[in-house]
Amino acid sequence: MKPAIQANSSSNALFEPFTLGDLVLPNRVVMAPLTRNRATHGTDAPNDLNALYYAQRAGAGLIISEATQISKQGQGYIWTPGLYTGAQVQHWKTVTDQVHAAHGRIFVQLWHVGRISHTSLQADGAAPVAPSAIQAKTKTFTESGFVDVSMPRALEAEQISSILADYAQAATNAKAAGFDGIEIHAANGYLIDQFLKDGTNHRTDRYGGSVENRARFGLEVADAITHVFPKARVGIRLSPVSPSNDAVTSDPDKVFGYFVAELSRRGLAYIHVVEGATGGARDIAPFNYRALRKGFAGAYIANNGYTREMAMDAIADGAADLIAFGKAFLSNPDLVERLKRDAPLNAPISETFYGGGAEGYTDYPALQTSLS
Ligand code: 8OZ
Repeated sequence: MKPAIQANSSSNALFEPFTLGDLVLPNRVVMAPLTRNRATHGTDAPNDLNALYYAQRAGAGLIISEATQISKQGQGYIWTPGLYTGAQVQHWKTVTDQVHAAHGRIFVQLWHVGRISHTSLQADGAAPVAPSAIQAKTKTFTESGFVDVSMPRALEAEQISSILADYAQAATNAKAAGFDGIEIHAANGYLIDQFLKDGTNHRTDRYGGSVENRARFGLEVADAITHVFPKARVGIRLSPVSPSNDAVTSDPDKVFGYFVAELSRRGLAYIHVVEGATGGARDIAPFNYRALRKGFAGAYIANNGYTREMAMDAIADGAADLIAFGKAFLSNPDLVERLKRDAPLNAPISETFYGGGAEGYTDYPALQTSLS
């Protein structure tokens, strides 16, 4: 029997510890991955300001880093951080050290954008890569501002192997950089999602067509990573019905049901599910999230537009193990404390989400200590 939980009580299970794999989290509030485009220009390595931003948010049960490209080819926007050069690894180590010094835990979200990129961001001005040569109807941010993403080229089988090797190297680098774990970014219309969804994957080889074939690349990524990083410290983010970045599928329950069952068999720590349209409507399309959760042996992190009350209810009734907050964490460094006390939240300022410096990044105030 579950204990009775009072609404509006600070003793709600949202604020109680949760064991994720072999890691004890002090609460069930997760900081969602948030792209902020504030890496050092030229090196795409994190810097001291990034370290301060994450350390300020160490009260999270778990921090998931902003999406971090595994290679130059995996980059789709300017000033997002990478984890493939020595300087990037070294500077991420400063970030993880500062989060740990503040008693936090941080996973890195490993990212390959696939077709959501522009030739100006690619080595030698090459075309971005994708399962199929289909241009996305979306824009990206480059040195020259917002531009249409480029026409991609379809990956050949041996090029897929080299991307898997890049994931494995990035996982090895994650260890060297002191991350507590890895989240595989398989959401929001980036490379893994492009393989999973039949709107973006028109391949006729073993990576396209059937549900099993479309899931193959993502499962190979999970295998490549768990070969070098403990599987109890590896999770994955999914957005089954989100139309983000022009990626849609005719069979979300089927393809994600199969994918998650296979990830479960592999012993991954969690699935992190964007319910509905990323950053938008939760009810955009029918999808059975309960069935997805039931089909996975590890933890379920729910995300997308959760309020304090929704989060407490979802934890209390067992719909989720952990709740990830994006915008609320961006604008409230001490979000867990505020949720606990039911204190007012700072509103996020969208003008300073992407790029820039400390303004709208590290200057959101915490509750005054005199209130404690
Ligand atoms: C906002 C801007 C650029 C990238 C995602 C990594 O949607 C992103 C992203 C979000 O997952």
